[in-house]
Amino acid sequence: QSDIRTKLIEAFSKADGNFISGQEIAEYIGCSRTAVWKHIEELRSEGYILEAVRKKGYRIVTKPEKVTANEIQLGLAAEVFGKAIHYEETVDSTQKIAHRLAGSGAPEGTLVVAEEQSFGKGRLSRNWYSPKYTGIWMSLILRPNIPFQQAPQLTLLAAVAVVQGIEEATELMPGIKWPNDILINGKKVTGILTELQAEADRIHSVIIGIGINVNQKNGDFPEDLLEKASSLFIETGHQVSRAKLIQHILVKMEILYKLYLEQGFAPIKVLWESYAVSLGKEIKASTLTETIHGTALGITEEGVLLVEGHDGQIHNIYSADIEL
Ligand code: BT5
Repeated sequence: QSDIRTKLIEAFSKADGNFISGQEIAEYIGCSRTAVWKHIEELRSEGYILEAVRKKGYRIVTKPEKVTANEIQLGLAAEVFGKAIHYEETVDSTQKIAHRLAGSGAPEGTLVVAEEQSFGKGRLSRNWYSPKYTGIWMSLILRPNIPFQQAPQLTLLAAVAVVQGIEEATELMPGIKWPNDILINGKKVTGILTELQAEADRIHSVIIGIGINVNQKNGDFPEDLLEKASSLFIETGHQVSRAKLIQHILVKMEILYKLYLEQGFAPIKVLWESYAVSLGKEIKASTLTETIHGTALGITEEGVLLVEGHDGQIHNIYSADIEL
């Protein structure tokens, strides 16, 4: 499979921007023209723009932009976040690498980023679908001096930063669904996973994993996500530069993080609430032990969700899946 892919890309780079016929490609690779067509479709879904002209064949118009350290750091306006970047083409999970780096003393603001994750993770060991070149799959290492109970606030902080970053990079206005989903037109474009390295109640590091669907096209998602996931491309109708979006997010996040360390969660809470889509609405909250139907009232100073059940009782929700 990947041999064919390599040879296909080789054939195109030899053609150097000129057309190369399906027949020539098939001969070069040693496969059928149908197989060539299939692989070309696959390249397209990864963000390659290929022109096809009858009787002439195919040519590459643009290759996907990558999110290497250089691409991200060139023109990056953040001071500390993204100063150290660990980039890899393919990883199992950027979280895993970030944990390893954090454990061996990587400084605050170190960013791990990959083009593709083979085992991207969500909360509760769920999977996070992370196809090559079309999304942002990154983990940021923080070392805040806060009690570990407050770490969930950083998930909310990251969500605000991602919303603001998307607003800078596109004309979209995303909303946040507590605690960690960013939605556009009711569909999930971003998930955030916060993990800790702590001892007693001292935090060594907080690893904030951010997954953003950027340039996936309609129909690129697997069946079970088709209805509930979307991408910035689908919502705007155009390609969005992943490197630029990462830059915007790092800048926003650095500003919010400084504010948080100086003034606590209060100013972040106000911003978070201004983007929240679930407040005041009827929701269903499924925790590990129960399901609560009621009205989402707001979040506390700690970032805990308050839900007023139909029985009038107020529930503090620390962790749950929310359905609107
Ligand atoms: C999350 O979990 O939303 C957190 C996702 C964090 C992913 C980042 S990527 C960089 C870093 N490295 C990692 O390995 N992870 C982090 P949760 O709230 O549990 O949502 C998971 C659910 O979202 C899945 O069960 C699917 O239903 C759905 N899902 C999976 N992939 C998706 C995608 N690409 N877009 C939208 N929804 C998705």
